[in-house]
Amino acid sequence: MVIVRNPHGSLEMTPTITAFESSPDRGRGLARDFPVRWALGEVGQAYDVRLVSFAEMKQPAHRAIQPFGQIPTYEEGDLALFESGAIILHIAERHAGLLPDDANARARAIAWMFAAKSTVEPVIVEREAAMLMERDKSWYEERLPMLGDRVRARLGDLSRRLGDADWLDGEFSAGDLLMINVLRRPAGAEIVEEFPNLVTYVARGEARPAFKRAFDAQLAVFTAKQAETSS
Ligand code: GTB
Repeated sequence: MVIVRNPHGSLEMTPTITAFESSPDRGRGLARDFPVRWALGEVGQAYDVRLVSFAEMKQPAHRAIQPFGQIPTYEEGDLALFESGAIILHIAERHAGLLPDDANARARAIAWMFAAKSTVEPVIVEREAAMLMERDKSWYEERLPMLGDRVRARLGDLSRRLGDADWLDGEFSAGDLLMINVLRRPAGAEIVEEFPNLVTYVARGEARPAFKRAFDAQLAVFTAKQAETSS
């Protein structure tokens, strides 16, 4: 397929993503449309957003694109994608700015994307799930420290690898974007506090103009919804 780009390097066809009409995170950049917005901002690609309710996400029309009835999705011409990691890889492969040109460096950046999603995120999500759904269980107090230690072990390894570098492997990449996004999840962020270089790593990501634009854009959705429901 030939991708048509405008003179600014953007796709001629504006992609559309889906996001929560009313996000349970109250616009704190925790839902998974957020890293997609951030990636699009990093590469300077404009995008449209289709807001969906929980009920709409479970309808056949949405499930045809996202089999699990979730957000985000990404539509660009005749391409419809789901899974935030796959969407970000697609964006990174079609635009400059999120993956290095050198083939080996590119492969390593993609490895960091997978490390964020399949090595670091699972331990954080497991702790988060326990904190959200198991508080009333008899085993909760006993299990929580173990879940925390699992997160701590992964973050310790990550912290040692990062050392005093700005980013995980040379220039900022989609690997850093996904890793920082994962480290911002509250059940991980509490433990990130124990590792000063990870704290500054996350802050460095949050200071990027594209991060701020993405954050403001998803917060604006929540703020508008609040204003609508209170009027
Ligand atoms: N692996 C998929 C991906 O990365 O795209 C996971 C997508 C996913 O988990 N989507 C969630 C969803 O649509 C929203 S982001 N859930 C609805 C459902 O499953 O019915 C997960 C999320 C939700 C809320 C918060 N929060 O409030 O803090 C954080 C993250």
